[in-house]
Amino acid sequence: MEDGKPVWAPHPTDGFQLGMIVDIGADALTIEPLSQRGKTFLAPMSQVFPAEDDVNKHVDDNCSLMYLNEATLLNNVRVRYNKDHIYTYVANILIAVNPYYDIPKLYGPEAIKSYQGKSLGTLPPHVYAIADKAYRDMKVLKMSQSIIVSGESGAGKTENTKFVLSGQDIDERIVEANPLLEAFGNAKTVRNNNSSRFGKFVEIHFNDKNAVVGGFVSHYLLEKSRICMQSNDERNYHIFYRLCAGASEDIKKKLHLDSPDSFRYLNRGCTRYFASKDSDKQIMQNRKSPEVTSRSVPDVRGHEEDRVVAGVLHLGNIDFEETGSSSGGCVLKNQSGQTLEYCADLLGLDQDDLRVSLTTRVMLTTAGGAKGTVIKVPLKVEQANNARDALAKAVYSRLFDHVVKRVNQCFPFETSSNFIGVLDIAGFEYFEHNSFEQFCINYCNEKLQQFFNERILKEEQELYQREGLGVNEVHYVDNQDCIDLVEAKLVGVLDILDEENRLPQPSDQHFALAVHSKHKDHFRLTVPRKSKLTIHRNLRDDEGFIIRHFAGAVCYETKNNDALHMSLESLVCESKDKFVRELFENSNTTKDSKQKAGKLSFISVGNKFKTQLNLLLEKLRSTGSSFIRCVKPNLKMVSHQFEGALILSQLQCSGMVSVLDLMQGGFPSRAPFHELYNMYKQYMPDKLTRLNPRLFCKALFKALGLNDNDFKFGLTRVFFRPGKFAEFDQIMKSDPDHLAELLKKVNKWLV
Ligand code: AD9
Ligand code: MG
Repeated sequence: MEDGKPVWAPHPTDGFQLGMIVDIGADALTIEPLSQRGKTFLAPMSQVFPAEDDVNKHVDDNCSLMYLNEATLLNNVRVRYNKDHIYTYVANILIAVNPYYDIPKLYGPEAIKSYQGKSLGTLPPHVYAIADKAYRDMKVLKMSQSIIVSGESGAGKTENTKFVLSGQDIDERIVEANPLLEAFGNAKTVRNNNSSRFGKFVEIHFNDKNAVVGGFVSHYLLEKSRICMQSNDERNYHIFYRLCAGASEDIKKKLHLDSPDSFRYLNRGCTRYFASKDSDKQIMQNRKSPEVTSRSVPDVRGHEEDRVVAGVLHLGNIDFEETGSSSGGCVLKNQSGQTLEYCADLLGLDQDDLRVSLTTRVMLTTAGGAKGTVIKVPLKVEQANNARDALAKAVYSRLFDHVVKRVNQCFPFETSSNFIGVLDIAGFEYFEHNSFEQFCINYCNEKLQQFFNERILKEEQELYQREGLGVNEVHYVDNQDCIDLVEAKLVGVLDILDEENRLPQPSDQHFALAVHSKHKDHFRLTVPRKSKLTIHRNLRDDEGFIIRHFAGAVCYETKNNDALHMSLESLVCESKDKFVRELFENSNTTKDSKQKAGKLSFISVGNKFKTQLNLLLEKLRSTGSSFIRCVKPNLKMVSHQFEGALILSQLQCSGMVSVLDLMQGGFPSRAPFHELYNMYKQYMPDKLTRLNPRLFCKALFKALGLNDNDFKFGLTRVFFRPGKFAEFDQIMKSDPDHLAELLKKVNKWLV
């Protein structure tokens, strides 16, 4: 940092503010803010960064700034956001700030067309440019491509995913499947009125002539807790309200539907869809099935799904009360009789069986020599409530699997040569209470972060090596240890959890203690009570654990009520209703597991997810990849409000700051020789243009007298130090007189 030049120093709400260094201490600097002359404050050395000379200037590619650091990135993104330039590149990575309003002409067929066939960087940054690059790379390299869209809730992942997909010349069915998926998998939350509560990887498949042949959607981790319980001001999945509001009178009668206020699973959050101009009713009445739109067939399947949705709602209204007898069990409350009947009817179950399965648990006794005797243990009210909710979650999540399957049947294909896949999955998250659902999401983000590091940081270094640049190795934080903590064989948290579930009497407490005892001095794992890492409820060691993730520490609670009793699961597996029965096909209730009827049905959700995730990563690793980092500008979900500190922390979490560190020490801007040749040959004398592109560049650079430290010649391209490409470009495009002078120099040099 030079004397007398403004610097960026930390600011509590804006992220950074401009100031002057007035004194230098041992490890802190005294800063005088430009906006408050005469006042000073101390800032740690590591958080003060050099500023660009012109802080109002903005650049399409952040790498062409002179100083690459988190403060100049934030400022560049801010200046651009204020001018409605919501997209910014950092080399090939796209940052997308959610504008929270429709920017005129930014999207649509015309914009899509203008980006077709253009190299990244020739036009202003855009999600269409990334989509088109993926398509061109697939064509040219004959290799599948993936686009990884990430960011926190409300950052714009799903919207940008839609833009990526509409940027492809694809079958409209793939786009039309979205409303159906969103009806069942999206909900209003405090962070996003249309929050996706599941992750998805959408593949568009192409044949060897690069024409679309079909598509495939894989889904991950539907949030199940929401089905039975929502926080204040949040809602359950959209479909519930839409059905209550928009079903025809006839259907309402058949499904015994009423207002959302009358259902336990809906009336504890908020019941109105006040955020959208379309009411739930209109949406429902305009509902189209993807297969109906494309093939004009009647929508029978929609009705089957509606029936199950209604079944879940009625199930939620079943209430229990203590019997008062010495056995300590519970019975259905009187007024739940009708509800039980509706529920059993809609799900094709026998009323009495359902009643018994909800209030008792089947157990295998091993005591007293009577080995293997099946007995029915009465459940307490709380246990019966848990059993009911577990059933609702199981039914609804199976229904969601079915909806995705149905979507996939709409664009079947037999063979394909390559695909473009778009991943839209929740970013790193933590709340006051973090359960297994957050654990899985954050584990997934660790894996994706590792992939990002591999692709961006490792490959960057490999490129330097390949091009023979001989620059120093750049270090980054490897998170393999955190991934191992979760997924390692036997000692990983997932395997410890499975092990727990195989015990005769699994318990949350024993599981938490087992995690601690297997990883006593693990850097990534701490016991809640001793930790100052995170604000958390005062948990005991046997109630949870803290994991230090790449993006922050999170305290997980191990309490779990989700296990579905075997008897309830067999009940739905054997439903009289074919549709319901099919939902549960391939469930764990195989003959083999039925023999272990004494235990909770053991579906290892965690290990299933691990397998799914590893398959996904294997797939991603086999493709060329692009990254879109979505950013939420403010918590109020309004336009034109840039909350710097909030945005800075998202840029840090997404790994963008590490990328800048890497680039500041390296050569962030690079241009292939032939591109430079094509770009500037028009300004050059004939003599020079007759040279091959590499020599052309060498001659040009020499003639311009560029400083040797500012660039390096690789085998196929020139690499520029931060900011130097922009300088070079400016010289080349400067006023004609100046250029004429330069040309004289070039000529002289060539002679
Ligand atoms: V969540 O993790 O699913 O809760 P997302 O998917 O990151 O989240 P989403 O794409 O749903 O966020 O965006 C939230 C809202 O922001 C949308 O409903 C739009 O109202 C708004 N949005 C997002 N991107 C744009 C955009 N490019 N232009 C205009 C936008 N509005
Ligand atoms: Mg979303």
